[in-house]
Amino acid sequence: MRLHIRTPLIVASMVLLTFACASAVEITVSTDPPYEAANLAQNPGVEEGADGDPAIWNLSTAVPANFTVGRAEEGEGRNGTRALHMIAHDDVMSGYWYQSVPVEPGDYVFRGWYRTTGGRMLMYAHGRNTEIVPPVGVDARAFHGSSIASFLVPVFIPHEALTGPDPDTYYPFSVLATVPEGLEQITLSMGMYFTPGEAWFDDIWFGPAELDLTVRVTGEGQQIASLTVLREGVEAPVYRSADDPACPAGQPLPDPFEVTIEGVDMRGTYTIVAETTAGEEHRVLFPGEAQ
Ligand SMILES: [Ca+2]
Repeated sequence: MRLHIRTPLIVASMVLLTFACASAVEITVSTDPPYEAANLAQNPGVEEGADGDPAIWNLSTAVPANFTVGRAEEGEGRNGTRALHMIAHDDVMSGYWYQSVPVEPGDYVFRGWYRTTGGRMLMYAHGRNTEIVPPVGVDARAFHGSSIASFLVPVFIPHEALTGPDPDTYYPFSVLATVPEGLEQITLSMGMYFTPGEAWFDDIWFGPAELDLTVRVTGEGQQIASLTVLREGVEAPVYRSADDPACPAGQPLPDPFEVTIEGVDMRGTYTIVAETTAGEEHRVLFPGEAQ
């Protein structure tokens, strides 16, 4: 009986899918190595662990009584997932969620997302080796306290000068960390300092500062006129097919069309725009919504 009911539904949905594919421009974005595989942070989306005890992540503070911490309930993280959660009850001390990762000399990017009801937040990648002469270390910091547009710039912004962030919105942070010779481990910390408040952290990424980005676009029945890669907050495009000698002027792009952009700055958020010859725009984000 059930089969009889379900069969027509399955056929109907397959037909719909076929129609959708017939006119869908498809843009795929990949990096080498793949973005997720390049992430040295463990349990980056905080989906592993128990409610009061997220796997891998630990709390660092001199006054534990000032903080209520745990793994946020499903739905409180980005895209309805879980996240690191922290309540600072008073302004007496700082507290940070942290984990340590192995590193080699070179440039890394520490990035992720947070939301907050208010308060001063610091996200930093830090490490020190005092067993060698001279001692070496890194301390790369991103201070945040509000919802202004320049979050991708790792500079100090006086909290008092800003309006409060939207407590329901996740905001990105990112910071460049240059690891010197002699430093084999770095600690990723995210927390609140000397202000009461509540904060959530999610989708943490720590990996190479630059990756090669490959964009592939297919028209699936439509012709692609142009492909553009834009970095949020930066006016000049990272890539434009119109400037690419490999793309014949005044003609649609080959289908499929694929381009690799070398050394893309992983501090950035990118929008890939494919425009069809009919003037339709198709966009995807990198990193993607769930990254
Ligand atoms: Ca999550």
